[in-house]
Amino acid sequence: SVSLVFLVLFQLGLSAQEPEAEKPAIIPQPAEIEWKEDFFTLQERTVVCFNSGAEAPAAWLQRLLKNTYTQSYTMKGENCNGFSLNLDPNLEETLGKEGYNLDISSSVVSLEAASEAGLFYGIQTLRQMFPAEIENEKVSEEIKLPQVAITDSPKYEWRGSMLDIARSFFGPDYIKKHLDRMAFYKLNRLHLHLTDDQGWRIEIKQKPKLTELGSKGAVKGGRAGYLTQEEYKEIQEYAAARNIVIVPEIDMPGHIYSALMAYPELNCEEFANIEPRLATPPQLFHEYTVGWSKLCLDKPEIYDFVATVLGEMAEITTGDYLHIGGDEIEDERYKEFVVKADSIVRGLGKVSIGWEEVTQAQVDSTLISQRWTGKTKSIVNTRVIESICSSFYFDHANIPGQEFTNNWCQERGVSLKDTYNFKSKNPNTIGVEAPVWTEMVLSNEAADDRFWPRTIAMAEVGWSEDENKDYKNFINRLGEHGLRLDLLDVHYFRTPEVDWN
Ligand code: TNX
Repeated sequence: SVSLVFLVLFQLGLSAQEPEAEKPAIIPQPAEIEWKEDFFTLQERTVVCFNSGAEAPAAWLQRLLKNTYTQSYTMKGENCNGFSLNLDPNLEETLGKEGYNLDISSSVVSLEAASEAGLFYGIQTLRQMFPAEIENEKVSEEIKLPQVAITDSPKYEWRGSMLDIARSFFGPDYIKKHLDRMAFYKLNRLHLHLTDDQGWRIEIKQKPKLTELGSKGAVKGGRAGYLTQEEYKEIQEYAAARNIVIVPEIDMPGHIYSALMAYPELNCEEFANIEPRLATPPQLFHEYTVGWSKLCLDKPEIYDFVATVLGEMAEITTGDYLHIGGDEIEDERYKEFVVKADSIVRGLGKVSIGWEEVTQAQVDSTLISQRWTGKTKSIVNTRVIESICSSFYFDHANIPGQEFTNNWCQERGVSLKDTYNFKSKNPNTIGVEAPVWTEMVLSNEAADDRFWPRTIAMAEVGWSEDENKDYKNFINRLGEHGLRLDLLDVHYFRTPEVDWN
């Protein structure tokens, strides 16, 4: 009969699919991954052994195992039964600086890499194979990891996130949370936009009024405040432990009213002439307007100010980079300023980064340009960080019509797919970075809503080769991360096309 035929066909279909057991959803997608049939069962007692240099990753792995039933011991040694971490600088040739090999057999989980970072990333991959519940509670049910062989390394060296703490202040607690979440998706740069018209957010000891006066403001409805140098250093250490470099930005010569009101001698004319809403004596600025303030480029003294500020920033910054801003300004002496600021940065032993406008000037070839409109006519060929607004401006709406978001770049906003489908054809691209500007981001929840899940899509753009990417496959994996994001207390936007678990 007809129904019998259907039954047979149905069973054939089922048995054809049977071996396809659910595999863990790994994001970003690894370069090579070979799942096997069998499992590794986590024992009641296990050992984490590590060689010289792998102490910190061993501690991270130990921390991961803490929320399981196993009792694990860490010890120096090689190839133990259990978990084995091997740091070998010679692996850089095959795996690159940040790559790793993860091999799970019936009795051994073995991880090798050329650096601490590589081992750390291998541990993040492993973490995604454990039940989501380990993120915030002790799991007592038996844990089975699928046997697998993974060889993985990132596409780009620069995988960044940017938070504007100038328009609206976000302090150490939120920044650390953000670093935790970034680390889970193998991001390695956090760019802090520390200064803008509305607020100055970093202590500069030789220019105390920057924080005494300049930090007191914020965009309307936003929070004021600033980071002391001690807090900045603590954040930086927290980031370094997660293999993330802090990239501080002092936005110059525009976007600088919070410094001008503190030190009016840096300005050319009466404030009331350039911005009628500002009376004399100068008041704080709470509006959205951009591109109206600037250091007076005709006054040589401004370079003392620039050197002092950048000097202190270089002193407290362990990373290689100082971001000098350079966006949204028209001035006859703009190019001269950029060249001088870049040379000050190089004199301090750091590499400058600037918004793409800086490439109109004859800057040194070490400078890195951060591309956001793609419209600048560059006269120099530099390395490029891709932050093109139509893919990476997460202050824009998640879906068309989302309330209280920017929309100047793309009316409909920046969808998850817009982010995911970004591709660079530029051989000078060193990576990607997505900013959250905070004119309209006034709370931690709002910041979460803008960052997540689009930052996860960007993480895969930054890590995975184009041929390993597929949007449908990505949103399936992303849906599997919903519970984990909930347990990590991420107030992510529930993108409608994703089936959140
Ligand atoms: C443009 S992007 C800016 C920021 C604003 C942002 C809002 C860039 C280099 N400058 O000052 O916050 O648009 O989307």
